[in-house]
Amino acid sequence: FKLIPNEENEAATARLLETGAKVGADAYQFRVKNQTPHCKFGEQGICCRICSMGPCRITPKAPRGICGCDAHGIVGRNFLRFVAGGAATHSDHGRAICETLYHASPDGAYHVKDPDKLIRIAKEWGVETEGKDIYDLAHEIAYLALGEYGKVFGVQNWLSRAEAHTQELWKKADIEPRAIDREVSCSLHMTHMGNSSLPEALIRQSLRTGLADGWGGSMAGTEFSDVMFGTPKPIDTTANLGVMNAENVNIVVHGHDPSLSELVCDYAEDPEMIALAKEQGAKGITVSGVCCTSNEVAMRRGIPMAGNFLQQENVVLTGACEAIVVDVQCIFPALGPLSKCFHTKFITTSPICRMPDSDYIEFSVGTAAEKAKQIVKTAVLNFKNRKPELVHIPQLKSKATVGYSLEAIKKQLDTVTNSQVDETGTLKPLVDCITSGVIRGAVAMVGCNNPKVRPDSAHIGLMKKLIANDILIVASGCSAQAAARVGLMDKAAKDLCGDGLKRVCELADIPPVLHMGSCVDISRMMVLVSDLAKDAGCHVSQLPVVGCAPEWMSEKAVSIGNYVVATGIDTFLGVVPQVSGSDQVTNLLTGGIRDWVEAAYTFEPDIDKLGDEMIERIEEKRTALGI
Ligand code: NFS
Ligand code: SF4
Repeated sequence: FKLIPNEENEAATARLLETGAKVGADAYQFRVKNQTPHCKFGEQGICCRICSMGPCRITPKAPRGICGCDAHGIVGRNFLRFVAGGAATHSDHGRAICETLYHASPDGAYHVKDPDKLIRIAKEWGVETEGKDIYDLAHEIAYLALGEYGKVFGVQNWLSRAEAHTQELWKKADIEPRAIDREVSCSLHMTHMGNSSLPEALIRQSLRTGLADGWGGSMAGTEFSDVMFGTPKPIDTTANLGVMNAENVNIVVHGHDPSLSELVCDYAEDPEMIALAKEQGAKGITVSGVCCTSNEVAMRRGIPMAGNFLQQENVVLTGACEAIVVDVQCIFPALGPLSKCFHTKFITTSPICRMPDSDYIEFSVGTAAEKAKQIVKTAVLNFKNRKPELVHIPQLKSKATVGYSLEAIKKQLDTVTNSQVDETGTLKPLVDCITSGVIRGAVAMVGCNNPKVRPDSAHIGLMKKLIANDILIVASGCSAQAAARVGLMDKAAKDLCGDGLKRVCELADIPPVLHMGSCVDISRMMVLVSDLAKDAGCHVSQLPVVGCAPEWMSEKAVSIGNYVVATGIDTFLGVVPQVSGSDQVTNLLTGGIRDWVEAAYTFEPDIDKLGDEMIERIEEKRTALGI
């Protein structure tokens, strides 16, 4: 078994850039050159522009801004604002899902596909379910979930899912998230001119705001997406640019909210649309995805994954993309001008993400069906405008098995269960494998790719190293897509594992890298580790488990990092956050916060070292547990 080597992916990109050159297209590779070297003040986080006495920059000669704020205050405030941006973004996505659920109806565009999950959540939240119509219950729970964003008193409902000790730590550290919107607002308030400049207070609020995301908004996004679109189960699919089909109408869905992509997929399967595509001279319709929306529809429907974040321009450069349909987040504004170099329709759909040079087809719950149909039709009718001389789809494609929700993982593990464990649907078989050392531990590989790192090389390099060392990987977001693209989610990739992990993959019939979904689905990982700690009878921070975002770029990624760390999991970043201008803030993040949450960050741009340090940490945790 062989993975697709990085060089082949890079050669494919180079070939696509040649097409780009023919039509005068710009690309991120060129813009990176124009933006390098980056501003040193920005890189270190020591530029403040939150009031108009500034902007102020910290230098040895000017150690304080005009108001007197020092580097630590400025760095801390910038960091908290960064986190608040990420938490707001994930959580607003979660809110949109709750709103969609609120409007679900048996004869509408959105349904309750997993009533069991809805009932489970209702019981968790103390809502009476007996004798209730499932849609009435859905609306009641959706209303309550929306209330979590502005709840007047108390803390997030989902916190009770955490392991008891974690909950105590949160309480003691005073970082239990209250209303989601309140934590975001409070972060902006704290960082207004003339408020907090004490690093300890700013970082504490960063953790609380991160928790409002992971154990609030993101969890709502995940759970209620499952209720409406189904909880993912293992499903086979394919990944990499070769999933696009030159003979078909190609629709690429990009963004994050499955409310759009699910319906686009539905209509692309509509016989009426397929007939129309044939009339236009195509053989059919292929929907593929980019970024997290791709993860969502891959996990639930087996829709192929064209690529991740830094592949988004490539799908247009194939010359075979009839429409790239986007909702929110991680969408390059570059797609506007780029699509103009080809026949591609760049279709924006959300009032939250408006871009020049796009066709705007506003999408909302009430008009979803009609708009989804209009979008698919627009793409189909665009097939005839394709310029055949510009079409080139790199023939790279990997097999992948995806869809490992926590529920699916538990079910899959039942097949590994040996005679001592007769309970099904728990993580005890995994505990056994870890305790006996057959698996040394687990790493959550997450986050984006970033031109500051040779794209995907850190994701892939680390995953290969970890599985060879019998460390199981759970992956999400663009990291998961990096894995899928080269073949690490093919069950045959077990051959790249150490003997122990290989055996587990065979027994459980799983690939060594488990696709857990999109970035909001990192909330699944939080429940996974909490349940693992409960089943193992230890604290989360004692588990030989770490988190890693080797190529992250977005505010969302740092918000995630904060809730992962705050849940007790050491987190390893390959791109250093913009905090190096303050040793106080850096020391808090990489050490000081351990006193509050029993975990901290490691920043290490040397990817080899990053991998070694993760393995070391896992082994240290094993030694401390005496296993
Ligand atoms: Ni996550 Fe998803 Fe990808 Fe990064 Fe963007 S798509 S929410 S932020 S780039 S992993
Ligand atoms: Fe400068 Fe202080 Fe205003 Fe920031 S808040 S721009 S450091 S004067």
